[in-house]
Amino acid sequence: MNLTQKILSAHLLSGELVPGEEISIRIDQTLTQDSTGTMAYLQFEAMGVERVRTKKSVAYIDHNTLQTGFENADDHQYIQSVTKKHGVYCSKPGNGICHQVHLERFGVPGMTLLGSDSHTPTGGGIGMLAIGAGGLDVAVAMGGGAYYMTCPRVVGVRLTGRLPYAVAAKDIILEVLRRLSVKGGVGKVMEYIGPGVATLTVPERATIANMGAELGATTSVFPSDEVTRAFLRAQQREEVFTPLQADPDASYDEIIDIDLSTLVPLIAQPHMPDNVDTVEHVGPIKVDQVFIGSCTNSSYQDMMRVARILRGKTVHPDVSLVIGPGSKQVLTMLARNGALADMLGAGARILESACGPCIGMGQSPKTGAVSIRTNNRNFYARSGTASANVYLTSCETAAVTALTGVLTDPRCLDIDLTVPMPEQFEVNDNLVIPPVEAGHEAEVEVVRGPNIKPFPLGHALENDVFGKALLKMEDNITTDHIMPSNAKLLPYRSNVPHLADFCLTPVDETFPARAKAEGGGMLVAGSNYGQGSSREHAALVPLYLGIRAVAAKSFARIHQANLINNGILPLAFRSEADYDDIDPMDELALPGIRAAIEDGAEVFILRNVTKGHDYQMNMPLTKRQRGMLLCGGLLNYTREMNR
Ligand code: MIC
Ligand code: SF4
Repeated sequence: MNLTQKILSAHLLSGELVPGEEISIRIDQTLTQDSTGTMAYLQFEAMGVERVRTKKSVAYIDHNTLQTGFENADDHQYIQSVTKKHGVYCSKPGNGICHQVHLERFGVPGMTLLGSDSHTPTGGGIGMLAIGAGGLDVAVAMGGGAYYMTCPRVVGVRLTGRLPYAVAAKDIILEVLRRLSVKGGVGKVMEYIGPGVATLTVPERATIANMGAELGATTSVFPSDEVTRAFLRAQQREEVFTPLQADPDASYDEIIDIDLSTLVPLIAQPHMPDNVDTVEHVGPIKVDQVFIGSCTNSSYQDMMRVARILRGKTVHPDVSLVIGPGSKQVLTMLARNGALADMLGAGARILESACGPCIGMGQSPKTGAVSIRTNNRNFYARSGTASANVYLTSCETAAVTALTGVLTDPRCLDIDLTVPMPEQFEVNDNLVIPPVEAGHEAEVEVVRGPNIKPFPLGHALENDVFGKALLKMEDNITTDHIMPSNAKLLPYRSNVPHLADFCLTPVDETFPARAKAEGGGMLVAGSNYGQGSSREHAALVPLYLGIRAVAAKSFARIHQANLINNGILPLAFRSEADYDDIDPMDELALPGIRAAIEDGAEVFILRNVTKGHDYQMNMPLTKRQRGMLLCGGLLNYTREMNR
């Protein structure tokens, strides 16, 4: 067996490990963050479970930390109180980015982790099977329910050789993205194998597993070996170590070979993480802003390399350099060993350990700016400045570029960039608030601020569904298009009615008003619809606006699950010509859809009433998914099943 199969089979609750089949697995750990977590805990409360049934559940507060009004702080208080009551550990603001902290302090090789954030696969860096999902799926897992997924194909990414000077783990994952594209990983787990793996540290592996999310992959996983053991020992957690790797004769559905010694510094250009070229080829473009941080690149070793590049130098006068160390652990260690002083001395602006600029929470660049960033997504408008051009690189490229003011290949440096892993990380979990002991739940009062509004619930599916094609979209529409998130909107993640006025506005500003005027309708999209974030709001808000179905060429994994979980029909065109045939505002219908789903149909008719044409649409559904769509979503379905 390969490692993915080993972990899946050890957790398998139903189904067979055949790619494409529905399986369900037991979830050992969950994580939530605040921007998806508020909704996830509201949903958990609606399920009526007193105490979480996982081995460990952690709630992180790391996204909405810009407190420009009462909303974020109110949500923080809600999360801190609701988690305390129901058996969840709460990592307070300032403790760091969920994925970085989870890797440092809680992750366990061989365990399953389900997180309400698409970059949960970061845990694959220490041999976890770590999967991103919508908040509702995570709420169900917290309650002890199984996680249902499509059994993935397993791609062996065989690494050989060793990275050359100033070429980083980020360049490895950018190379994978260059080869496979943002939809190349859909339905797959990327399992890293081969002799090159042993040359990579845990944070480097975590960078690769993290950004595997941009492939659309279910997750990415590395073996758990002596490098993992040393990392866990330095975190004072060696006792959770287990050696894990694929059997010598393991088979894979596909193999990709990468010789690390042939790689060069790479860069993803606007506005997609797979728009990759070499730094050398893109050349010395003038740069306005550099951001170093995010869950992809904010480990201790990343930050130490940056400090070394900056030491004794000054940031270019035309560049604003912003650095966000990934966790309190990292920031404290930089403060103690003087590296923070090197960064400050060079003119860097230091942020608290949180997501920050990665999700447009502050530091939006100026109009038309070129911003070089170390995070994982450069989707259109995500930085908070729609006219900005965001590029993604390694920390090394970003740091040297901040000094020169133009995009610079870090191989020109002549300083030692090796940063050994510390023997001992600084361990202080005093910002992690434990829950009350079992049996004391009633003593905790859950605090709800005025920003917390009820979330929409789907209703039972009618036999015939009608609606206009309110919007026709291209390929690769991201969740940042569907439900934009920035400093102005993130505070409203528990307020769906407010968010509704911004739904799909990066595609068409008039969409929310039109959806309201028409009393809802349908959406038409190209391939890979809904890639990116796990935010359930990209389904909840359309649901609130009356969207009944999305007809697309194909869907991204998490978003498709979120649509079904909320009772919205995800239909896939069987013929591209049918997509071409639809014009915006055509009257569409799904005649007899309820009966067809009840009958177990896999192909459905989408009628274009305006044109008088019928299109055949795919919607392969499991029994459980049929149940969810018929009841109007997972919550209704769970209630129905418990009746
Ligand atoms: C992101 O990187 O897009 C986010 C913000 O972390 C999201 C979660 C969210 O939208 O709250 C994600 O990756 O799932
Ligand atoms: Fe936070 Fe950015 Fe990572 Fe999402 S990708 S979890 S916003 S740092």
